[in-house]
Amino acid sequence: MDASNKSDDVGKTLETQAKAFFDSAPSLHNSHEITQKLIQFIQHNSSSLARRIVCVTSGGTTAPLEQLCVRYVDNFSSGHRGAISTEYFLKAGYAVIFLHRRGSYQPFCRSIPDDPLLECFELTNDLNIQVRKAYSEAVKRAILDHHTAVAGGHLLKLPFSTIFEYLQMLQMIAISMRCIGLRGMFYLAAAVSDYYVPWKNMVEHKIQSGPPLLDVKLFQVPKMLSVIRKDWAPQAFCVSFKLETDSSILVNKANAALEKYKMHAVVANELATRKEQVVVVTSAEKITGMRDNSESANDVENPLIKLLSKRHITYIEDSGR
Ligand code: PAZ
Repeated sequence: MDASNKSDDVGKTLETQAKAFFDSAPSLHNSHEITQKLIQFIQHNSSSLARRIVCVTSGGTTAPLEQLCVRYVDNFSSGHRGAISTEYFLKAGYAVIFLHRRGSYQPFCRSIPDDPLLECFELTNDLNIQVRKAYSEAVKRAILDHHTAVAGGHLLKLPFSTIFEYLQMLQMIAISMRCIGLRGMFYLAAAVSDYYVPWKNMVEHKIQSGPPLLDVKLFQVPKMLSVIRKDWAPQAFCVSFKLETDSSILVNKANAALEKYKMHAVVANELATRKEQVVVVTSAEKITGMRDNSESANDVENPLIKLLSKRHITYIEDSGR
C-alpha cells in the first residue's frame, strides 16, 4: 500500500482538512439518538450532581477500503486501557462517556472469560441456566458494578467501528460537553488511524482480487486534537496518549505532542510494557506511573487516574481564579 503524502490535502490548513473530512464522511445513521443521549447524560450529571465528566476513547478505529466494506485497515488496540480506566474514573467520582470500538474490551468484564463466555454458565438438572461456582463472585461483582454505573446514569457507552464514525462522534461529544466547561475531561486512549481512504476516493464494491499489486492510496487523517482544544471544547482538560515501540523516541514524541496540540497532559507508553508502566508528561513534570504488583487492584490505570484526577482539579481551581 502506498501511504503517499502527495494528497489533495497537502498544504491545506487543518481547519480545511477537518471540514473536508466531515463533509465527505458518510453521515451517522443514529446521530439524532446519540445527541439525545448526550444531552440527557450531561444534564443529569452536571445539574444536580455537579460531577466532573470524562470522555474516555478506547480501542482502534478501522479505515475501510471499500464503501460496501469487506476489507479495512485496522490496528492492535484491544480497548483494555480504556475499559479499565473507565472503572477507575467511575470510582474517582467521574461520569464517563465511553466511546469505544464495537466488540472491544468492556468495563467490569475483566474477571469474566470471553473465550469462551459460555464457560461461565452451566445447565441445572431442570434445564435452567446458572453461573458456574468458579465465576459466580466475579459475575455478581461485574453485574452489580456495571448496573450501578449505568442505572445511576454515570456511564454512557457509545460504540464506533470506523474512523468516520469515531471522529464524528468525538465531535458531537466535545461540542455537547462545552456547556460544562472546565469540568470536562478528554482521555484519548483510542488508537486512531493515521491514514485512511477518503470516502469519495473509495470504490463502492468489494475490490476484486487478480492484479499482483494492489495500489491503494492512503491519506493522512486530520489531527483533530488541536481542533478539540481550539474549537470544540476549548475549556476541557485534555489528555492524549502517545504509543511507540522504540523507547528512545517515546518521551520526545510525547513532548512534541504536548506542545503541538496544546494538550494538558500526554501519557507516553511503550507497546510491550503498556500494562506495566506509563509516563505522564505535562509542561511542568514527567511522572512515571507503575503497576503495583503488591496490591490487589494492581493496574497501572489506578495511579494514572488518581494523578490525572488531581491535575484536573488543580486545573479547575487555577482556571477559576
Ligand atoms: O487498547 P490497548 O489497551 O490494547 O492499548 C492502549 C493503547 C496503547 C492503544 C493506548 O494506551 C495508547 O497509547 N493510545 C494512543 C495510541 C497512539 O495513537 O499513539
